[in-house]
Amino acid sequence: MVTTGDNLVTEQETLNFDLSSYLKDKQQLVEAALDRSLPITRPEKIYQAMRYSLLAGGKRLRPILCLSACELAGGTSEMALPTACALEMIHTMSLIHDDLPAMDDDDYRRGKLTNHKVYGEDIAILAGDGLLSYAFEYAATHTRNVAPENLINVLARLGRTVGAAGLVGGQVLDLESEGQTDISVDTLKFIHTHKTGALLETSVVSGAILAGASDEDIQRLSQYAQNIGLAFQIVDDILDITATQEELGKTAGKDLRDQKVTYPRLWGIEESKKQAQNLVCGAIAQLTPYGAKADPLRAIANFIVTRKN
Ligand code: GRG
Repeated sequence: MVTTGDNLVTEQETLNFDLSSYLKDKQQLVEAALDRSLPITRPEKIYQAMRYSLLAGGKRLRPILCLSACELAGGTSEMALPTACALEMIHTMSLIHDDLPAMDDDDYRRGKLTNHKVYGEDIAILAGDGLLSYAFEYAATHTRNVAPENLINVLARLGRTVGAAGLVGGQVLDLESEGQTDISVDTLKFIHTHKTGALLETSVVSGAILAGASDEDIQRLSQYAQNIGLAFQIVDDILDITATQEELGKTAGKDLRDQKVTYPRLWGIEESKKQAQNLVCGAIAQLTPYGAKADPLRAIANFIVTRKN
């Protein structure tokens, strides 16, 4: 996988880094914060539905990227934790809506029945809406020790990321493309940089902004995140073919069944793996100036291509 001198050095540094302990610690921090963030109150049903999906597990990749980028840029976990929770609330709401019959129509997510299967479509739509608006309220009211202009910048980026310029736009083009056989690599890239990549990029960049990072650092981290975002989606497409429902926690083989154009369909599995690995090498190259401080982000980039779910 490692092709350049630069990347060889970073790969060796990463070997000494214990990613699984790092992820476990950060996941615990995020799980506890998410649990505290959303107490059940009246009307109980909607809070239960929101908590059902928010606390259903998942890798917590977006909040961890936000915490890691904030620490890399000289900030603390505490500064980024409310935004990290907001990112997971937004991600979770996008999964709830994506699983609805009107969208991707799936019965399982994160190894459990999907939100609408448990609470009904009406409540699932509202649970998504509730999580989306609460994400902004929560980040705005719980963030401490961050310059107000940096917090406003992060909230504005979050808004752009979920809207038509981000997740919503990507999802619309994805729905329009279903069943079409002549989708170009360019269109596929547009879908995934918006539907999947935008939130991953905002996760990394938000952490850096909260810490007061320079424009140059934000630029580098943004490029790192764009690369891992696309690699993440390519791997997602591969796993849809190669992994089982138990491994994925959701229905496997769905892209083929829904006649979706995917990277493996355009390039084949081997070439898709190669492209994902090249993107990860490019991401890691952006981290060279930061030395060992960037080990978590380096290791996470490698994890993107080796993950099993
Ligand atoms: C955001 C207003 C608004 C509406 C949502 C439905 C929709 C519009 C967009 C779809 C976004 C979507 C579901 C993209 C797929 C992203 C993806 C690859 C999810 C899987 O992420 P993982 O593997 O999941 O990180 P876990 O469960 O580990 O968190």
